[in-house]
Amino acid sequence: MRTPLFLLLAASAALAQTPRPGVNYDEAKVGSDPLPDLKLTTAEEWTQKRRPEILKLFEDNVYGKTPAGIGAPKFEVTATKTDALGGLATRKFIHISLPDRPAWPGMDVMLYTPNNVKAAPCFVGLSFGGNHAVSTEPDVPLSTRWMRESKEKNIVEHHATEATRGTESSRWPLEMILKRGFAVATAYYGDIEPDHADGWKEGLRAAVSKEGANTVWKDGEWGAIGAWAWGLSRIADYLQTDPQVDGRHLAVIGHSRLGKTSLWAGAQDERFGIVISNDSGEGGAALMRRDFGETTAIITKAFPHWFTPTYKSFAGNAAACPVDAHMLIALAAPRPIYIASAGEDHWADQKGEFLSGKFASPVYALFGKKGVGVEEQPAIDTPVGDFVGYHNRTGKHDVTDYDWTQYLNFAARHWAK
Ligand code: GTR
Repeated sequence: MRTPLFLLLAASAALAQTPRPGVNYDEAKVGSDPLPDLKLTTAEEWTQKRRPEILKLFEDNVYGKTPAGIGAPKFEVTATKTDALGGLATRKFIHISLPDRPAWPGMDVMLYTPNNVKAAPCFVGLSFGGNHAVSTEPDVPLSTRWMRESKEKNIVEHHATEATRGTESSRWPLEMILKRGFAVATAYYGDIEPDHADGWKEGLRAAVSKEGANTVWKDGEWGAIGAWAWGLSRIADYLQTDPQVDGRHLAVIGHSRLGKTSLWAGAQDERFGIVISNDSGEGGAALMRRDFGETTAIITKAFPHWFTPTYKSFAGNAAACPVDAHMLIALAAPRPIYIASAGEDHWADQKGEFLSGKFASPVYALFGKKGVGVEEQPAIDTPVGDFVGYHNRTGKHDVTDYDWTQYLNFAARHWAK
């Protein structure tokens, strides 16, 4: 008898959640290396001196520095539909390019704004599958860019097919967001740089480097996460010019590797008034000094192109790194930040994600603001926090309506007029 498909799918989903062998999942063995000191004095000194120092430490050691002088972006609104999603929203496509850097093919932003709001606060985030995967509307242009080969996701010869429409829509509940009065701006992360070891050669990084595709990346120079974060800031640039968006109320959001990206974008660009990390894990919100789930050694071996080369030198020696994730969270202060984990996502070290929020909270206290507000990681499905929000949702590594409900509540609370 053949195994029914749903059983096979259930089995492969269960397998995906199985802890990987040789990786520590024992809380007793996480290690006890002390975290680098935030060196808190006053709010003023934090803003003037310590924050810039820590930002530079992240450039030098983790993500690399975003080069200066890339040039001004150009925005072209290529299509507008005023009755999108059954009349709920206006949908626009905006092509962002760099006239001084023609080698970069540019990025296509999809923007949904609620029709019943004059200038809406906006969530800004990159997708894994492209605009046509985020939306279920059949007239969204199919991305023509390079994508990771995937039978399961119907990516054929590295390109999206019709069957990939809407495949990421569960992670982007557009109607739910728009009905709450928020706008959504998104683009495919591969528009900025394809996500593989040589992807930079066809992406932004080669286009802006003097040596182009022959560049040898040096310590402190940017990696793919830096390039993707740059793309988020260019979307923010455009949003300042669109009257249907409230450019002073932008929340940057991302999942997993794009959650790391969202944290780094929020750290560098203070126009993101709320920063959201969904299951960002190692190299994101999870404390790197905790040996639990993915480690610096594992991530720098699997994905060296995401980071500056220096980061590799902390493989197996996270204690030598002058920063840890609580300092990345602290870079958002005093702006509200939300960190989310998923109960089955041990790979991302849920407790390490909570602790970075907890240990960043004293920075908020300098500004008279309350951070995560609890000492212990809260029970499953129990959101906590004031300026540092946190929850650990039931289920796997993903973005769900539960996650979005918390983000919408968080943004509504902080941006209540
Ligand atoms: C994993 C990686 C994680 C996370 C994830 C994702 O393979 O180990 O750090 O970034 O990919 O982005 O889906």
